[in-house]
Amino acid sequence: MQGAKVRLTNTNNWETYSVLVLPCGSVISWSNLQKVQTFYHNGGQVIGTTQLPYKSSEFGHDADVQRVIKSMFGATPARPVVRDSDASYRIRIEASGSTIKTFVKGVLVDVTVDDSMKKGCIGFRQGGDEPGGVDDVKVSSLGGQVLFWDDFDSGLDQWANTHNASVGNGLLKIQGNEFMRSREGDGGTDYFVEADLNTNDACTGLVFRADTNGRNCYMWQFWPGKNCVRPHKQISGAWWVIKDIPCMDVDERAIPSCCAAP
Ligand SMILES: [Ca+2]
Repeated sequence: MQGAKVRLTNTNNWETYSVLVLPCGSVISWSNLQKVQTFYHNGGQVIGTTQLPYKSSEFGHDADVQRVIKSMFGATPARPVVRDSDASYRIRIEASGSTIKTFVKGVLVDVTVDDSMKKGCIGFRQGGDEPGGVDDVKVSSLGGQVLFWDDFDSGLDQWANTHNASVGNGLLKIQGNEFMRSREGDGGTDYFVEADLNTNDACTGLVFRADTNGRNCYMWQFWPGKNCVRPHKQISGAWWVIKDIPCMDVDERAIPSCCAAP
């Protein structure tokens, strides 16, 4: 590796490259990927194709591979939709007026038009049989300004009603808690909310535009085991399912520009 160049120094044949194409595949050598990362940090171009790697050919480095691939490509290495047991997948909800857009892995999966809730904070609703794992929650204005962010690496101080919620391995673990809410953001109207969800097949209920008395909100269930998103709304305490959104073919690599959106 020489700066932003890869140099092959065969005895007979010296070659220099400034673009590296990662072959399509789920496995990569961790030691090779570290060299690729150095090349990338030096300004070299790395192009991914079809399948980004998410496993290491050495033992014990799958998480390292996933972390580095994510840092280089801005996308969680993709695998079949949202069913991999150790996989986090990123979701984004855009609430703008009465239009609510939902993205899973960077792909727009739904547009819902509903004006029941105009404003409020974010939070979670998990049933007793719904173990949720959540990381990197971010709320930003439609202009991209970050209003709230939590990576759960320093406790749960930003949240109210944290019974049955804890932090483990840098993730929020929550099960059997319908009322965990962000302490800030009650007045928030239009915003993006994003999160990494890591729940095996179980569903995660992401709450937004929630009022402080726990009786009115939107709650989008992300459900890998059923390959769907199920938007709900709660009006004066009563729950309504708005619809079922199938997500069978969601794959963030299909629309990479979405990954770069705020
Ligand atoms: Ca974290």
